[in-house]
Amino acid sequence: MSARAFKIPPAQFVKSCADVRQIPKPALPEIAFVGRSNVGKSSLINSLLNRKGLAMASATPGKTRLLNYFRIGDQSCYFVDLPGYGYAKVSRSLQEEWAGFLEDYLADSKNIALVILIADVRRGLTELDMQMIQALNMYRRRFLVVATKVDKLNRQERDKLLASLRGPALSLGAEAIVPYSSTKHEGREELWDEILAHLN
Ligand SMILES: Nc1nc2c(ncn2[C@@H]2O[C@H](COP(=O)(O)OP(=O)(O)O)[C@@H](O)[C@H]2O)c(=O)[nH]1
Ligand SMILES: [Mg+2]
Repeated sequence: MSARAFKIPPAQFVKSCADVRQIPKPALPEIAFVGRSNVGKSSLINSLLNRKGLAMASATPGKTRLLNYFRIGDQSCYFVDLPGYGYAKVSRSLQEEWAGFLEDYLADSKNIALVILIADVRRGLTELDMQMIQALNMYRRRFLVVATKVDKLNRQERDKLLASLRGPALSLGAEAIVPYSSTKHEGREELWDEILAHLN
């Protein structure tokens, strides 16, 4: 599909689930969004859907452990907003419990078409991102990395950081690295192309 012909589909929040047994019906392919807490996950989902307040920034970061399902278009797929990991102010044991929760979803969901791992371009892949990538590989999930907040860098810094992210991410199994800015919607068409390619 050419980017010019593409129209951003309508989307609606469906439900929050405490585990995969509660996922909405009908079962549809799922595009799952993961990343460190505060990395820009909600902003990315809002930008992709051109909707300002659809995926809410949580009022109590690090405290909600839910799978948030959004239905995209005319029954074509769900976007699943997963809890952000690595929130500094929760205990180590709670952080581990979360990692377990995320891993259960990655292990058990029958419908994941693609996982989108969001990283801050300025920070690259963190230790926790690497653990996530290990889990993605273990459960044979197809994933790509979105390097977000590129608007915060000048062209030179941005090219340099993207180049240093690209090698490791591809060698760890990422199918693509997509530079993104949720404030400027930069990268939106490219990311939609990737999403649509994985739904077909
Ligand atoms: N400049 C800029 N700021 C961003 C971008 N994406 C997110 N932010 C900001 O980063 C903060 C965290 O974003 P949020 O989407 O709530 O992160 P989440 O916790 O991962 O869902 C907010 O202050 C956003 O406005 C981006 O692409 N560019
Ligand atoms: Mg959020």
